[in-house]
Amino acid sequence: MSKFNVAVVGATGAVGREIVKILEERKFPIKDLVLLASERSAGETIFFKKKEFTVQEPNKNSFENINIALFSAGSTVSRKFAPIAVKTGAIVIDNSSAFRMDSHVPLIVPEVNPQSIMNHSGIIANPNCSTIQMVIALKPILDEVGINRIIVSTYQSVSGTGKSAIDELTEQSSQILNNKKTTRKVYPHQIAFNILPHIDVFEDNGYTKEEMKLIHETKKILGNNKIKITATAARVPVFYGHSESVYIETNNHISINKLKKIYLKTKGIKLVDDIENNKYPIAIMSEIYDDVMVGRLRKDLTEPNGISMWIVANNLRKGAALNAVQIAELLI
Ligand code: 25A
Ligand code: L14
Repeated sequence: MSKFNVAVVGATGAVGREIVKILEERKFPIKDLVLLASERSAGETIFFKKKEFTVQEPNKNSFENINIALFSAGSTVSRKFAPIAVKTGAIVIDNSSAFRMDSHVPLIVPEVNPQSIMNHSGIIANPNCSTIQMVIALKPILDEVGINRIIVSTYQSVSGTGKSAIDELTEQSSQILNNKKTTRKVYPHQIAFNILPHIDVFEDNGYTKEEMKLIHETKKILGNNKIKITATAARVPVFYGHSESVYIETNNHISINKLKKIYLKTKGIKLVDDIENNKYPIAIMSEIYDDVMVGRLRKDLTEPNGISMWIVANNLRKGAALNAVQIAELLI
């Protein structure tokens, strides 16, 4: 099998570190690995297959001889360096929100729309973490009976914001438990022992950008512009794993039993739904399982085609790093 030269941009971040781990776990065929991050981290070393790699600051020559560049350093860095990487011949898999809605950029979840990857022109986008886990859970239903409406509320962990937010939740929790005044840098309010209905910036329509990403990206990935979607995204004081309450209305009827049977044989999904034994997906399980976990499946009591469910996944892995590496696997 041929091997590839791979660059990771944002290698020292919460997502970037996970990318490096997953490339090793999944034995991605790597010839050379180049790790890039801001000047803050340049010179730091990261282990890959027991070898030390030194982190460098990216410049316009960083992508020479690179075949695949995995970006996870935020939109500004992607806008600046992704076009340079593409120009020098690399294919970019971008974790930021910079290019996701561009018409010539495929937005890929390998379990859902692998065929869309064919139409790339150098950049392939990795969707938002909350979108990825939702479309994986909804795709089998869409294929079976169609979906005309989605109402989603998210309960998102702080690791989505990066390491600084993980530190903020740790510090504030300790401050509160020690009767000290809380300090904050990352979020506009105290996050420890609190819930904030605010992720990313507010748009003119009163929704947050995170909520609008869920709406737009879901339609693009599912290739369906007619689905009615509304979203509320909230930040909860959880370190890892995003949870979602999702209510859908299907076009045709499907029983909960039939749906469970479909989920049991769907790759990438783990059905965790045994309420008699208190079994349902919970955020901390996402530190163990890579599959998207689905449970609390139940019929709506008023709408014949309404179904509610609870969906949990690891936002740093399936929601970001793992999905990106799976896109790279699909590509090669
Ligand atoms: O713009 P977006 O798309 O909305 O994305 C916003 C952020 O979301 C994360 C990612 O943060 C990004 O910055 N992210 C990206 N995709 C994601 C996804 N799918 C995602 N989150 C969830 N799901 P991150 O913390 O995970 O990673 C940031 C990485 O980018 C590197 N970086 C920053 N500027 C760069 C750059 N790399 C190259 N060139 C640049 N100009 C960044 O490196 C990190 O690897 P770093 O050296 O800046 O960070 C190393 C450590 O330092 C901490 N840190 C961050 N900010 C500061 C800081 N330390 C001191 N002062 C600071 N101001 C970080 O926590 C990191 O651990
Ligand atoms: O991928 O949780 O668009 O703060 C940007 C913000 C991911 C999560 C994205 C957060 C995100 C994120």
